[in-house]
Amino acid sequence: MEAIHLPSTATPEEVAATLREHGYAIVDNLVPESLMDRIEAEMGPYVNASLYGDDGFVGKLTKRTGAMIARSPAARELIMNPTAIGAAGDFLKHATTFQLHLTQIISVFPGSKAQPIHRDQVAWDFFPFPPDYEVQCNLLWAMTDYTEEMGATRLVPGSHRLPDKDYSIEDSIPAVMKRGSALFYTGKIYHGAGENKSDRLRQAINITYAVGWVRQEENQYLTTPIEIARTLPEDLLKVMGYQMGCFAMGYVGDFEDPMTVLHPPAERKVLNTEIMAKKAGYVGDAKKLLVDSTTA
Ligand SMILES: O=C(O)CCC(=O)C(=O)O
Ligand SMILES: [Fe+2]
Repeated sequence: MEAIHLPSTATPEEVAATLREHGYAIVDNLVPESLMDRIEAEMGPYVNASLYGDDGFVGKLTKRTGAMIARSPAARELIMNPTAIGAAGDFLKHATTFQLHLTQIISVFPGSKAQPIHRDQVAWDFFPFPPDYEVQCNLLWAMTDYTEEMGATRLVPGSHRLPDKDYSIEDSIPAVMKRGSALFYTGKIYHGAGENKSDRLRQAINITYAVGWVRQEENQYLTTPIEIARTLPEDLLKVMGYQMGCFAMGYVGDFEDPMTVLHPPAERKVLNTEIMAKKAGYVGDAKKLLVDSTTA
């Protein structure tokens, strides 16, 4: 079985629809190789300095290198890629907001064994999210070409709709793609890094987004120093979590917007939970929960 590929001209809505139906989508040549060259140059010293994993899940011949917003201006472009952000926003539109969950270069060195097949949503303490509640939208951007021999990520197509089960490599197919292409996949689809049987390094950039009310896997506030955060554009800051995650999550100080920590407004303003709750579509329940300020 061949993996599903979409052209780089696919709309975010098309990508999200493919994700809903198949649990994944590969978008070919979504960014030029020159962007990957820049990320490679900016992140190279950090990849070299990273340690190998300490267990079979993260991979004993696999390195994970994060803090990409702080370390790589080019990575910021990848995170805000319109197709990636658009598809994540559409796929997670049942939530009030979505946010960046983690940034990580995964370097699978020759000889690295296959990773156990898993669902990424287990990261939240194995909480059994309802079958129809998608909590994250994940991307693996190919930083090198991605062949089966090199350990291309393996996927169990359609498994996002099935109950929990132990899958083996034989149940999976490789997501073969070219450098600059992106594999989008849901938090529910079973997948894992393949074994690298070649003599070449397999590298991918794992950028994942999650609904706004959950804890982020990579702590964005501590990972990006505040002096760097102050220089970043507002749309990127919001995705990092410098905004309310939903009507009650993420306020600072005296119930104020988190952005005020970076850019204090001329006039201070307390957040309005009612507006946020209505944005979330809680028409009936929100009325019971929150006193309507127009009638109170
Ligand atoms: O590197 C890969 O191909 C997949 C990695 C992965 O699934 C994970 O670390 O959760
Ligand atoms: Fe994973």
